Amino acid sequence: MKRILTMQDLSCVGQCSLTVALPILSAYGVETCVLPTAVLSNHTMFKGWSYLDLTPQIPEIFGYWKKNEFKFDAFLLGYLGKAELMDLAEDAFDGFSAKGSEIIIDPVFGDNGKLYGGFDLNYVAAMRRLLRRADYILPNVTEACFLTETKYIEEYDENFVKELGNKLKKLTHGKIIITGVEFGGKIGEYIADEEKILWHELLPVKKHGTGDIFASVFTAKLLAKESVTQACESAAAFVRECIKKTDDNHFYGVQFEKILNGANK
Ligand code: PXL
Repeated sequence: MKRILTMQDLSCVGQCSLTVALPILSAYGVETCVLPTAVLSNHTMFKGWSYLDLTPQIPEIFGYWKKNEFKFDAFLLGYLGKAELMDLAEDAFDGFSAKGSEIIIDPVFGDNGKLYGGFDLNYVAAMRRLLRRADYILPNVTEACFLTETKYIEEYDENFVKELGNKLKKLTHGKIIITGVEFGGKIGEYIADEEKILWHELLPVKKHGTGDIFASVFTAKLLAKESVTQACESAAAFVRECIKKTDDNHFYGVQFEKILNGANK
């Protein structure tokens, strides 16, 4: 069985970050270890939130992990919350990688042309540096724009996305997958290595937390030796199904729990 370390925040309410990564990766048969970077009362799309920064605790956690010689076959990074955590992420890669381990980074910090609450350009710069360690990166279009210092535009085309992919290649040796590419009435992922967009049906509703679900399923499928294209297809199909199964009045996330029992089928 593969063992993964997922490093992201724990939002107590909100169906995002660790509360989706842990159940989803586990359901796909991956031993899932967690490194919570912060505890939030709820995610930042609600009306206000409390934030307990766990950064000072992490060196002590690493101390015990060293003593116990823990190693991980993969790392999945999502919302970290503070630029200081990037150095600790590198310490984790340096100290706890099993042979052939892979690093998947979803540089969660924004959407719709804007940074999420609590993030600034200093965070973006730290993430830009961290990406050089990644084997796979999963930015959305907004994050790709910030990372490459490209002006975000609402209406773009395939050339714009290709250009983002080319600029991201300068930041990482990893495989680049730009998520949430949307134009012409479709949604998809741009797979930079193949210079192609993998298109899917565009649903009329947008839901929070779907990027975190996409990253979790994508990672589980990569660990199960699916290709990048297959892993994207699986992840997009899972997200689509979650959105379809979510009650209309459930506004803050998707009810992935409704389909999780079928994750291994
Ligand atoms: O889904 C990404 C995410 C994760 N964690 C927290 C968030 C968000 C997006 O807003 O607020 C705390």
